[in-house]
Amino acid sequence: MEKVFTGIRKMISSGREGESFDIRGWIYRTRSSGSIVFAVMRDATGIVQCTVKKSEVSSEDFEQAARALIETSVECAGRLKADARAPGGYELIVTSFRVVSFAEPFPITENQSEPFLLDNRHLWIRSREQTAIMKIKETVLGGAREWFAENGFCEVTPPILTTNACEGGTTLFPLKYFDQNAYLSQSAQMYLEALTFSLEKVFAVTPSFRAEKSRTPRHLTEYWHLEGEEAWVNNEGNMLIQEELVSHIIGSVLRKRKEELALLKRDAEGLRTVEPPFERITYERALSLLSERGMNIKWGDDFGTEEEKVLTLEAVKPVFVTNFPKEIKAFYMKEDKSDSRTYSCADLIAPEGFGEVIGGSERETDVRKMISRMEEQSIPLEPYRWYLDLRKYGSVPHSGFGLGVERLVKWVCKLDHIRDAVPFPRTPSRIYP
Ligand code: NSS
Repeated sequence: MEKVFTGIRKMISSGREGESFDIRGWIYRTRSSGSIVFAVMRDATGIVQCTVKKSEVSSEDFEQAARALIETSVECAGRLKADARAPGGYELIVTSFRVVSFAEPFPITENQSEPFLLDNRHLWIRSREQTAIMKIKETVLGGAREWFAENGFCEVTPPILTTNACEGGTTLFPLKYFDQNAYLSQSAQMYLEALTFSLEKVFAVTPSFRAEKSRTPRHLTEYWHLEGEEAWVNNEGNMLIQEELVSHIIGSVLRKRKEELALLKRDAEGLRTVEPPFERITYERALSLLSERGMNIKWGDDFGTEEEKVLTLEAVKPVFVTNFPKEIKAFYMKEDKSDSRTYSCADLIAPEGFGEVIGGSERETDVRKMISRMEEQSIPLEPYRWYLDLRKYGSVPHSGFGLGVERLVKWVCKLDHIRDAVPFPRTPSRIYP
């Protein structure tokens, strides 16, 4: 009969002392003292101490257990036994220990340099911290999909190969598309706008690419972008959607990922307060707050990490900054009705210095205004002919936003560097492994 393997977490939480279980996984830690081997095993669900006693297993099994180094893959059987000192409160008294594949000495040990760990990322991602982060990211994406589905959004699949620069020419990755010039997508926004004319409320999760040379702890050259676009919605409605979505995501993580947050030593108190409404301040108000707090920044300057940090110094929840000056935002945004120096737009700034996690806006619907703005900025019209068409056939007010998934994960997990929010980070100096 096929053996049935039980997940480690399920085995431990069953609490069925004395019962026999088959488990499989990798050796996480091991030590031996003559006639006994303590091998802590991990699988995708948890860890458990496996105690291999010479007297309880065949001599061949014992010899294998004594010889197996960390990361050796193993199938073993044993009886569950309560032990207050063991992680999770139980150990497995092993009755059979079969090595699937012996591991060579594992290159990753304590206190290794960052470049070494990044070169060995394919092995480092097995660590419990990295595993916890990836599980939290899964819950972030799952929570987002859940919220979108409950609120009538349709998930769509825009292209990644494109001829449009959505966010300006300076951060494009060009590529040869047979005999044409094309780019990797910076944002699905324009395609999502096209899809709102039939589906009304859409969202997409896609990789986005930015050829940003800046080496900062919050920039990747390839990141995951969660974007929503909504017909019949203005900038205020757009912010309502974002604050509900973000609160739902954080709520999911708090409910489903307690263990992972604890493993990362993430104090979740602040996250618990994340519920709508989020504070909204205009860019202009932000400038005066910054100057009151001793920062020298003038109209038309964009905010950097320091400014965003100072702005959210007293905040526990994220803060929307609205009405940015036109000169620092993209041409597709709608001019604000009450302040024509600015657009109807908002960036969402995470607290605790984590900075911008969302950029969003109402979109310009007047084709003439858009064209004259593009001409002013020397943006060629030809690649955007289809985008401009959208304004000619039954245009409606619409808004949308883009959330940087790794930026959000960085905040939720309180990571020092964004590269730890993605298993194989792409930065200006790294595309291996
Ligand atoms: O450039 S954005 O501010 N806005 C857009 O791309 C819009 N076209 C989105 C939309 O309205 N559909 O980028 C959006 C978010 C930004 O707030 C960050 O959270 C994230 O994308 N972002 C990044 N994350 C990681 N690394 C880099 N380089 C990066 N650039 C933006």
